[in-house]
Amino acid sequence: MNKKLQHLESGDRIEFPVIHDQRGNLSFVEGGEHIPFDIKRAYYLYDVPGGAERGGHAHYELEQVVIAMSGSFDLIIDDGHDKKRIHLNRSNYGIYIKDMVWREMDNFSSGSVCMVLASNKYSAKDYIRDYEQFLLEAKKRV
Ligand code: T46
Repeated sequence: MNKKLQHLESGDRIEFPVIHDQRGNLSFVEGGEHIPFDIKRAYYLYDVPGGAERGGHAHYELEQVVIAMSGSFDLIIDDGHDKKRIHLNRSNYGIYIKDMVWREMDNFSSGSVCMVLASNKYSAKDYIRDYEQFLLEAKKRV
């Protein structure tokens, strides 16, 4: 893995390469080179109605990078101690989220597309959907 990625914390912004010419921009993401894991899954949220909220859970093991491919939205992350709101509005960077972080998403603009790169395939067992349980599990890791 690229050494620069070893000390990333949840909420850190990862800038992707941008190749610009008269035809427009091209960005790319390589697992282990630009983000600190091999990409096992990509999924995306789109046609999100105004006022909708997504997330509201944490993961035991999953790492993710969240990218605003189009439009904008807010990502709220909470490690059980600190909570921060991050506004995403460009596709040339992503926000890293480690395991054991509660996340919520809201304030989606019309036509926004949220792409998520994930370190593992989908597993319902990896989700913690109860906030009190998340706090208990997070304490165990300290
Ligand atoms: C996250 C935030 C940012 C699948 O079958 N496969 C998948 O890969 C995913 C992501 C979801 N699903 C199913 C599970 C549920 O029945 O799709 C349904 C909706 O999923 P969920 O309510 O978890 O969606 P969000 O937008 O609240 O959360 C998603 C991710 O699940 C989660 O990992 O961090 O986006």
